[in-house]
Amino acid sequence: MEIVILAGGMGHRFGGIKQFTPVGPDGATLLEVTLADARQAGCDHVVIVTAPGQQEQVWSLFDARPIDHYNISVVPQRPDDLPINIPVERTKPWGTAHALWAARNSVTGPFLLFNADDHYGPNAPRVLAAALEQEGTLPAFAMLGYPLGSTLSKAGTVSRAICETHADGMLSAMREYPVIDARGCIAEGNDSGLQLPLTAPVSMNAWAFTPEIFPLLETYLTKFLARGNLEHDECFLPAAIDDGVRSGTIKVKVVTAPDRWCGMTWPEDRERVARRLLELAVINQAAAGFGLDGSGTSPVPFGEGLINTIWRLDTPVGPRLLQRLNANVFSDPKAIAENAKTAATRVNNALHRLGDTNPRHRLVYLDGPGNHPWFIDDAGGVWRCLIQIPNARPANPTSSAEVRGAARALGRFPGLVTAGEGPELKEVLSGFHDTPSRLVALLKMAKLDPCIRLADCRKEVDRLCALAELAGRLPSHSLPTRSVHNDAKLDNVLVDADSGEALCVIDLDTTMPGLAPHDFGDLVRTAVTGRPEDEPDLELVVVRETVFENLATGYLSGAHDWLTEAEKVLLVDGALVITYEQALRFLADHLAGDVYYRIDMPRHNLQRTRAQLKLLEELLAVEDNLRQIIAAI
Ligand code: GN1
Ligand code: MG
Repeated sequence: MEIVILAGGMGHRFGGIKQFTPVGPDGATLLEVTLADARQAGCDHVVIVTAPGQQEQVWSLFDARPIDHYNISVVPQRPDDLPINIPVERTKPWGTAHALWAARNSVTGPFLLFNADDHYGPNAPRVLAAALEQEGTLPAFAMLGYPLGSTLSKAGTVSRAICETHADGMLSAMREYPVIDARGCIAEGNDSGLQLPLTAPVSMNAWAFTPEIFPLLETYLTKFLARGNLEHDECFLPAAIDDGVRSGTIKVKVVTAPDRWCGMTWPEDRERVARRLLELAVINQAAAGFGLDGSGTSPVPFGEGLINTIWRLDTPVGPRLLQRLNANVFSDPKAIAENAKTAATRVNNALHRLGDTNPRHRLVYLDGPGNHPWFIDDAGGVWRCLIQIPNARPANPTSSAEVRGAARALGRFPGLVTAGEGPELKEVLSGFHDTPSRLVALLKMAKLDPCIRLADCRKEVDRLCALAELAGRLPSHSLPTRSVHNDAKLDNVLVDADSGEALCVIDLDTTMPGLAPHDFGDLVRTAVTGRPEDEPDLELVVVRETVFENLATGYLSGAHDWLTEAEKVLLVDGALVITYEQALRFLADHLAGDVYYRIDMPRHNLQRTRAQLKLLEELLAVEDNLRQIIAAI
């Protein structure tokens, strides 16, 4: 595999030649970082397309820091190198379609194409190369699609080519939007103010081609030169590709980008890119800390957790999950890691005693240096490492069998933690489900209103105040303390990816002394609607009583050997309290400026609050029915 890198930019907005700026922790340029990543896709020949005056500078880069395993070609993008003679003298480059065409005599086989001033992530070359399959008769290429929302800039407007695809993921059109603001709205022209879809895939110029692209580019360039405004217009690669797919002469597979993109357009972007590269270096450091052999593979972002960040690493002994604990949320992350390991060991001991030796039923936290279940990186970040359970996925809320099986697993969980031997669990997060304090915290935040967001959610704050009675529904003094999970969401139960059979309860960060109805409540909150907890369409947030019955049947069967009648009659209250509490927490975080929960879009925590509040109203409306369902089991 070969790789072409476009390094001809003049960096007008950046205020310097970006492609020669050191950004990596060891002073590497993005070009060198990309080449190192592309080694994993088997690349061994790089063609660097650069401005005619910059060839020497490119060579001196490699003189200063020789790069192993590559043949290097440096090709100038000369403005007079054109497929036809034209009557214009031009010094301004002709655009990306022309830049790639300039490499035509240096490339011999399938190749990847990247920009020199963008960072596509360590998995990008490998994923792209794998997508380039030749089947059928048309030339078939591939590109990485990045969600529009992840490519916008607070520093200024950007121009993006949005991809439209057929149902099979093949490109049907690319449309260039030249002026998009930080919110993803068109910022100029007739459609000014129009919101573009933030999840739509856009091209950041990461492609996999075969040399069949060159005659196509030549034809397109010839057409362009025949009709363009030859003083100023540029001939862009997305336009050439759009022309090819629309006329049915090529096929392009749009592949979801495996990593985040970050690029350098404005001077302030340099800092962000440098931070990202440092982060990747730190992940590698953590992998080494747990003794993992990560050579020949790169960490892949993993999971949907709102608090910690997880990467999957494929090692010769199987996939491992590396998790960086969120220091804003956990003031003592080592205690969290220690406690979770204790909980897992207790469960695994109990399973062993029951004669269950299936490794897929076990959560295994690995030890780092000093036999501690954590590793501390140079920046002070606390990490832990788990064995990934093979062929498993979170339980699906729309399957009644999976819902019942997952509920049974969560009902059984406190019994297993208690039965297994080992040190006692600690209350690692104090007041975690202290609902009255959560209400007080919300009211304090509403009073402070540090981000001036209250006006927009006063209705929700008022409603939660009016429902304050719910905060006192679970009288902790009259209920036994159990070793509960405390984050008993449906997706914290993994099931077999094929059969849907429950395998293992995961995410033991909050497993500590607490109340059984809280766990049942979280299960109901996350499963009873069949919709995600941030469902934007509130009409869909409804209580499905048959699902509730499945949840209750499953949970009670799992908990039959330890749950008392006093706990059983408060299960419905648990559902109300936890849903109420989660609304309080999401709203407090929205008002605080999204400091606790990870958000994927502006006002995400408000959207989550609204979905929780709607669910709460629905639960209150059928509270008596739910009590009858429990009583009848
Ligand atoms: C948090 O990180 P994650 O998604 O597993 C949170 C739970 C919330 C949940 C809401 C330590 O868990 O309490 O219920 O998000 N965990 C912590 O989805 O605060
Ligand atoms: Mg959790």
